[in-house]
Amino acid sequence: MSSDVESFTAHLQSSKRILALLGAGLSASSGLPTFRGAGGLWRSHDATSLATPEAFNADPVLVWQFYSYRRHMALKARPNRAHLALAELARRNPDFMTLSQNVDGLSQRAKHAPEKLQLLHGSLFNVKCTSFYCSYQAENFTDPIVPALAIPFDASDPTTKDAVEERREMDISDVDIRLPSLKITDLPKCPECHQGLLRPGVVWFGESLPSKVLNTVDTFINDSSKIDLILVIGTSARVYPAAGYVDDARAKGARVAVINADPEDIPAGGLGDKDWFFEGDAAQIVPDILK
Ligand code: BV8
Ligand code: ZN
Repeated sequence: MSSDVESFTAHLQSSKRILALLGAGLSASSGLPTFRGAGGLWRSHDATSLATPEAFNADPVLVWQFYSYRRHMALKARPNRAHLALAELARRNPDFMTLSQNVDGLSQRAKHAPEKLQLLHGSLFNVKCTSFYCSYQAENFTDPIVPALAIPFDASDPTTKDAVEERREMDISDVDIRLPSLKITDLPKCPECHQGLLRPGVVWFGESLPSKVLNTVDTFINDSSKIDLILVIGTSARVYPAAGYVDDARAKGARVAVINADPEDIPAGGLGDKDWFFEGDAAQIVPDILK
């Protein structure tokens, strides 16, 4: 495994078919917390425990507050130089595809060609109706999506990390936070059937990825020609089937280049002599190695 930029750029220049698998670390420098890092907490909830249909069914108010907070943070954030560099690579390279696990919309705002950007886990800015008989879904960038979800994003905001830490020091539980007590009737309602509660258009744990996305990715990977390179950027590569694409690409001849702040976070299956590991901030490294 090497961290030699020269050999990487030489291989990049000669690569025809390239994949990029993106994770939360790509957006860390844009100020968005990752799932597993210290920022992976929201109030005192582990983000992954809220990203499930069960959590939404049990407490749609809490889950909508979580998503309203992330929508607000993502809208306040700006794409960083790595998002822009990947969009440029997509422009330059006809046979390139980005597989993004991120739902923050930053690759789209970096003008990444949409036909080369597969959103494996959906988007914070899609909503869909939960009513069985209704197929309503739409893009929605309204922030807050309904007035009741305007979480106080100022110093009094009980969701900030400092507020969480302060409460922890003072041993105050989340239950004691005096947030406006919302009712389900305050949550976003479907404008089509006027019945169903809207939900965030993301893929929750235990839900299948959109079949259109799965088919597009499978077609790219199972094409007859080999894959020359897969970039694995800012992801702990633990969530499947997304993480499985690294091995799929390897099986088609791809060399692997990991960009990660944590030298321990290497995809299952490890890295071989012909692969690269670049340690550090994706927002710094990616523009440098892709230029
Ligand atoms: C499914 C949207 C099946 C919501 C997310 C095998 C096959 C299939 C499924 C499974 C399987 N094994 C287990 C499963 C179940 C599950 C799963 O994978 N569980 C894990 C925990 C083991 N998978 C599923 O449930 C998937 N569904 O396959 O369904 C099925 C089939 C038929 C019928 C029904 C069901 C669906 C998974 C999608 C879940 N949704 N997101 C939301 O965002 O709220 S996942 C979410 O977590 C993200 O999208 C992302 O994928 C994941 C977080 O991972 P990362 O992005 O990597 O973030 P993380 O914090 O972990 O890591 C950040 C990394 O960045 C770190 O390495 C860090 O070091 C690095 N970093 C930090 N800062 C920087 C940096 N690097 C560079 N620069 C920096 N500055
Ligand atoms: Zn509806």
